[in-house]
Amino acid sequence: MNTPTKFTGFALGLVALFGVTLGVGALVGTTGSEPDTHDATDGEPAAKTGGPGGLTSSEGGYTLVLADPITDATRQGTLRFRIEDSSGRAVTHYTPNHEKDLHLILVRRDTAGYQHLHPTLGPDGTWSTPVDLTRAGDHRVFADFVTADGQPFTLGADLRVAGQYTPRPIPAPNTTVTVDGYTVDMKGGVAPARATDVTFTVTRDGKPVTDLQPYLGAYGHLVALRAADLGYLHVHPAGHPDDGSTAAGPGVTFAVTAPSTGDYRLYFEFRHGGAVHRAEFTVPVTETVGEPAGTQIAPEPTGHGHGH
Ligand SMILES: [Cu+2]
Repeated sequence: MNTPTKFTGFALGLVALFGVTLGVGALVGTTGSEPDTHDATDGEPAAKTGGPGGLTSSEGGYTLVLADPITDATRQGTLRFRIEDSSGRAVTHYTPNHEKDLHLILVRRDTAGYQHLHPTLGPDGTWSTPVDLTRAGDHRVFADFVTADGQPFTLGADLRVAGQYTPRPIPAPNTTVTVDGYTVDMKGGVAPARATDVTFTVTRDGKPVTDLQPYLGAYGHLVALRAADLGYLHVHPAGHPDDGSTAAGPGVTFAVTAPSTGDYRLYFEFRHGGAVHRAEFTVPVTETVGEPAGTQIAPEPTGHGHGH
């Protein structure tokens, strides 16, 4: 499915788009890549290594512990877990990031059944949230949080849901999704080991949606997972609703850094009409995407727009 033909189209789309995203790209370079422990809405804290997150349950003295790592399939399940510190105590203080102390992502190992949840923290440090565990099979649970002293983590642990499991192949690469009456077009390339801009444009009945509602401090939220191992990518939103320059649609731009080549699943969420909608994409990343002269590097007049 990674045919050169598809990538030619991908690159051409990027050239057409670049005039629109250039200004935003510069913004990402100055605000989205710096650690920020004070302003919860101003981008993600910087990744420590640039590698994917979520591949380990324990890092830097913090451990994600699921209360029930094996469970029965049920539509109305409850997921309970703790973040423990190096002495085994449950962490009860965090730094809000994207308006929440902790973001929980749940997805089956085959990338189906994505859920983005905001659990409630109990006084003893146990997080809990209702969860749809209709799908049997091994799932990955990601806890995305910032510690009280400002360190960002994405820890991952396996949740095994009993029952008959028929894995779904990774969906074919796509750049357009129709969901809840909206059409979302994705433009931009994802390249290995460096940040590139990806823009999602939302239309409804053929008309651009220009009144997107803020969701988690931005006009959209994006999680990207490497399909082979569910490595969790660091994604930086470009701008936020209060900065005076970011439009409420139809386009929402993110800086995405893929740690390697391979197929990735992108889960773009946006809020409109009081509800959160999600568009899912499969993006193949190769060494050559965005690399040929004239596609991504050349249009940067200053040559340092994506320097992190
Ligand atoms: Cu969240």
